[in-house]
Amino acid sequence: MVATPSPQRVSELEREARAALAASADEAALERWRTATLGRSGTLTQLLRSLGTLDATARREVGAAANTLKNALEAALEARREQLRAAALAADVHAGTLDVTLPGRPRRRGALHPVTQTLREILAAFTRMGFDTVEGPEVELDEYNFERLRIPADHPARDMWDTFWLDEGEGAARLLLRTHTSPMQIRYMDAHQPPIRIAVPGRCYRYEATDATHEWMMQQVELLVVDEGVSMADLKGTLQEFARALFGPERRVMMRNSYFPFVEPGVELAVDCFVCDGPPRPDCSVCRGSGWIEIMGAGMVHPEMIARAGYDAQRYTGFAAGMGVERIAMLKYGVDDIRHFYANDLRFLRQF
Ligand code: 2U9
Repeated sequence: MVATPSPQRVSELEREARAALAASADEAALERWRTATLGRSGTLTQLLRSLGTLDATARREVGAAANTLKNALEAALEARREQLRAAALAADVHAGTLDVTLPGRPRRRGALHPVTQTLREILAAFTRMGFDTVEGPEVELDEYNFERLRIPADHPARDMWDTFWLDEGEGAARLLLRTHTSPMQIRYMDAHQPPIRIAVPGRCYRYEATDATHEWMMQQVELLVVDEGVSMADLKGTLQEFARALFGPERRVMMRNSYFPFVEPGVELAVDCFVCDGPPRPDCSVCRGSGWIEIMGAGMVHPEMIARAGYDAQRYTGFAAGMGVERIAMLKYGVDDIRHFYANDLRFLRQF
């Protein structure tokens, strides 16, 4: 039977609890004390529960005192715990089992993966030029990865992308691992009206043998700009600005013709060799004496794709570009084999 709650009973309980707490000398004793006092059937909890038997005035008075005591006892428990911890530490130091003069163990700081660092640098450069960043699915439909990019089934251009097919769907509904991020530009055009200015980063997959410059997974950043009056000059100016942001303010860029089914004309963009940084050296391992380093492909968006997105192809033109992030990272950091990036060798990764 619990005693009738009263101010005297609260004081009595406080005295008992504080004495028991002071006598608790380790963590297990503290836990026993907590259960016996503040636990579900602890003495104070029971007292609080039996307040209902009092009349309103007495209940208010005893209730306030009991709640104050509850807070005080919780604080006292924490204080006692801290006191015991400090005492244990002092005892260790005194007994010599803890050598406080030993140097601390350094914590190794992590860092972003070099490809991630490069990706962020690339996106920052385009963000400064007003591009939005958008991402899309890595598992794609044939429709978006090929058909809508003017690469129909059986077209020889399909050979340019060795594809990981997933075992579902047929024709345009067939599923695959995207071979480039371009399908996301199509999805974006379907959902938006010009003006469009986007950068699309992401992982892409190609079913090919790996060597020093090819991996079965690579990260790309592609661009898409569509607006009235967009020309090759905009393409060159934007990419020149990008090359300078990544490879230094002195850089110049050069375009050569190239082919991709989704652009016309298509170009490949090269930057002057930042290793030679002057007249090309015949023995330069980066530009191989040519003075130029290819960094990406680009071109004017084929008008057929502008029209298929539902835009007026007489009114709107656009440019697009695509680059491999690993390739840019290799050039920036002087890495000679793309496979280093994904071999998970910490001796390599810790250098960045
Ligand atoms: C739409 C319209 C046009 C994307 C483009 C390239 C040129 C290109 C490769 C370079 C090396 C990819 O990493 S890489 O293998 N890409 O050269 N990509 S134009 O053109 C598009 C995309 C989507 C709607």
